[in-house]
Amino acid sequence: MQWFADAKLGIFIHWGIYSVNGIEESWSFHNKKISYEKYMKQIDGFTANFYNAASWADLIKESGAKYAVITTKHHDGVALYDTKQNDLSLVKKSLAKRDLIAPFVKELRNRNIKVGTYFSLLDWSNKDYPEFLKDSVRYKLKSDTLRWQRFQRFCQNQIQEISTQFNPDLFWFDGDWEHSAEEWQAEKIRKNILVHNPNAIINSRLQGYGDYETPEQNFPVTRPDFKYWELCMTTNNGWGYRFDDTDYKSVDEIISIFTDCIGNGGNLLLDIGPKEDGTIPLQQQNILKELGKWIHQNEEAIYATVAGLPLGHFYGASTLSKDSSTIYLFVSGKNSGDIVIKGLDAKIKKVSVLGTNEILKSKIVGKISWSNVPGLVFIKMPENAGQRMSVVKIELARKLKLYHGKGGY
Ligand code: FHN
Repeated sequence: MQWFADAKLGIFIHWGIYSVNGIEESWSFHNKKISYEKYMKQIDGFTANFYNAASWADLIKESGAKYAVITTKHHDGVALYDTKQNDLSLVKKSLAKRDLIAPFVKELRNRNIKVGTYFSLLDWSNKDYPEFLKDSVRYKLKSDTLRWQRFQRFCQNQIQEISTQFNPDLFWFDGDWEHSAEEWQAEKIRKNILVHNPNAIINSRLQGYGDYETPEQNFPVTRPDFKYWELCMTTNNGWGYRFDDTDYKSVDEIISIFTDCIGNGGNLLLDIGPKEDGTIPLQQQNILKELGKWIHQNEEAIYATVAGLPLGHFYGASTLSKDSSTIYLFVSGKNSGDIVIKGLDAKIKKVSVLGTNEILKSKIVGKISWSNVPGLVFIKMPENAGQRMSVVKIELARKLKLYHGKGGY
């Protein structure tokens, strides 16, 4: 898990037949917004004509991400790789006529970017899968266990194909909510993955047999008490390409969310949705490039750091060096004037702004001679605080010690 904890940023990719009309992935037919037949007809419009796995991998590298997670099969059951378990794949049924996962995996590996494969356990297209539309099931699992076992073999064979063909560093399961760990044979799925690759890590969506938590779109307010966790989030409102969704988060908003994640000890898995032809919407390209520029300038405060000051010590996100002798404060770009740290019980050696040669002044305020409660640390921010978030580096004379008390007399 160490590479995952140090990585901080991953890029999520939702690509599939839903990218043709730019509608909601799988849910649009499941929730009966469109007929299943009409939804599946999109397969005829999927071309991947301009798909260039190398340029995708370059963009991911430029974003500062250390891993990428791509959909190998969403809930609609359409595989993006050459599955032998059925003929429902873009290789066999679409104009793309090629495996779309293998070239991407190769390009990621060439750039030392860790490979994650998204796989939906549920498969609303498979005739042996009980659930189908929001208000209809094909059969009750308990009434036809042989049919469910047939689906289980299909599902586990596809997972095995992904293991052997791509040897992913990370399995990102989804869709586990419709059945129990026992019904999914989750323990067996985990075991088979680790037999093939003992270093593979698995997300939480395997009914309790995963390695890290995956809050989605909902930002934690209190620090999650999971050892490892990752917030997955869209750049606009859709996971896959949406023709009508221009409601993008700004780069500054994404930087703020990203620093909040890493300050609380988690990762951000930021999603993009390429079009059916393999082109990535310009707004998403711009977000990844601008995010990457900011990360590159401040990487010392990002990769291989750990969660920062607990709530109450600093009104913002922060991270710590692993030896806790350095604090990194994330300060909104619009901020000028003082920032304050409370309860810092350690001598400050130097305060600077990352990516610049600015040295900042700090002042201890309110330290009482007869009390061991530390004073407040006021740091004057430069007037010309840049457009993007700044990172204030505080080098301490020794390991960090914090006063958590309620004051006293
Ligand atoms: O149902 C899916 C959804 O389509 C999307 O893939 C997200 C991404 O994490 N996961 C599920 C919803 O939790």
